Amino acid sequence: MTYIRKSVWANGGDFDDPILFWYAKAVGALKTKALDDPTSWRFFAGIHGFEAELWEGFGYYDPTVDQLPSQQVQATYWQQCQHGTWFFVPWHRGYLVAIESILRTEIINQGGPQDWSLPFWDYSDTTNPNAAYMPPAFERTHLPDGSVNPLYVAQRYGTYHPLPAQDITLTALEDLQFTTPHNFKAFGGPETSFSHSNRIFGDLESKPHNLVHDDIGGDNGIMSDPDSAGLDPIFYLHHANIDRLWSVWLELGDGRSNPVDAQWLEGPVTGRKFIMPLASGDSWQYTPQDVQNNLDINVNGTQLGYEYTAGSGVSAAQEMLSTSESRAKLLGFESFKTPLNLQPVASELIGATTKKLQIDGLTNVAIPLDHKMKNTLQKSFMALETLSDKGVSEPDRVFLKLENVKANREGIILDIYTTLANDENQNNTSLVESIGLFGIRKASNAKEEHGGAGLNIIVDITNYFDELHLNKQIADTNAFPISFVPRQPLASDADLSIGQISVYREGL
Ligand SMILES: [Cu+2]
Repeated sequence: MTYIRKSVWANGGDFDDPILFWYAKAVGALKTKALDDPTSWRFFAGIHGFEAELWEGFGYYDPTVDQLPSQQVQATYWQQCQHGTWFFVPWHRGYLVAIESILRTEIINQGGPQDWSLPFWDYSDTTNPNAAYMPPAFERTHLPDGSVNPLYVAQRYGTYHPLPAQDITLTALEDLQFTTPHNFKAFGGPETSFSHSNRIFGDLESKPHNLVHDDIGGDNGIMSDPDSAGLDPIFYLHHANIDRLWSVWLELGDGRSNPVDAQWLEGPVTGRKFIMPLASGDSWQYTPQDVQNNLDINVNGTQLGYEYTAGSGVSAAQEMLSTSESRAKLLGFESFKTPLNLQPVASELIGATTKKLQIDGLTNVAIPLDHKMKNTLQKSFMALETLSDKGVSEPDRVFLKLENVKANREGIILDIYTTLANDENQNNTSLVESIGLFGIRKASNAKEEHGGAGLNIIVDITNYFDELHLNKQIADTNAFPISFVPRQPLASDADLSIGQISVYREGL
């Protein structure tokens, strides 16, 4: 049987939809199970991430009552989630398949539908005015029968009434590569080994994934922290949508494909494996190769493949011009001669800040551009002036890299603005990108993986330089001006800082 995952809004997003009614029933049953039972709600959240103190604060762990799994069981299953890596999508796919099968088993035992499947939350569906709102079944404190609603979580402190439009655009679908050498325009994330702690995000993980986590969780909420996010039932609908977008991306073609390297297909060679407990009491070990086709997922001999009903992404991306196409248009050309999915040939640093930047509120910074290093970038634009329409190569792309971004609190969203240099009033600011710092707390902790080096974030700023070129200003531009604006006022102990900000050019 191929299971079908449907849009949560298809039947109104409330409890008269049997999919949500039975989800609530099953989540409720799994929540009553002991923490150290591998098929319990909390055990599964622990597979994503766990921290005793954090869970205690949220009321999901009581050391005087709850028995933790043994050290060995924890070392095998817990704290597995893969972030800031090319394993982000395949690891989460296996995680969803496992919890979906446990929920389905529970639902069948209670007399529910045999074919129950996880719904997905298609917040980016512009044809549905409700899409960006949290479905009502997750907002009610009680079920229709008056009992407590297991899908409700009090610690959602963020802004999701509705999710801000700029946080759920599907620009990641424009990417043509899964992984790229410097993670510039990489859909799926950088090549790594087993990567539990975040380092540098692929484009799908940045947006909408990280932003939606932080929009819902808000300041130190359950969904803002990878160590607690799996406790919120909305997590699995958010991730079903992210998983769907991976399938949509592949469907779009034009060279989009999964990595073919053994290092990706076979999963991490050293250290831990991807492994999930099943309802039967067995466990399922899997690799990205085992889950790369959602229609065909063999779990210890049982076919648990599934498909998605239609949703946003396919038509949006078909209307969307590729990055090259929209640049050509902006710069006044029909197209560039550069093949669509050519791997970049060179990337080079053209400027960087020298001091750590502390961010308490609105913070302006100009990244100095080295004159000599800027030369090559300039040349790539100058070619546009001299060559005929037919032979024009796409000029360099330009990226901002934020390194060692650290903070003590989760749920921070930064909006990045820039001002064109010729704007005398400096009031013509435009939003460059919004970034959600999901996972920053642990990534900033010296005791964790990578020694607290923080997060690294890539932002595409090509558009700014295209505008500069059109204004004939590249030669005179000595710095790239940006403003960081925390979406919400920062808590006094947030201690948000960016170690270094660099500008890179990338030749195609
Ligand atoms: Cu997530």
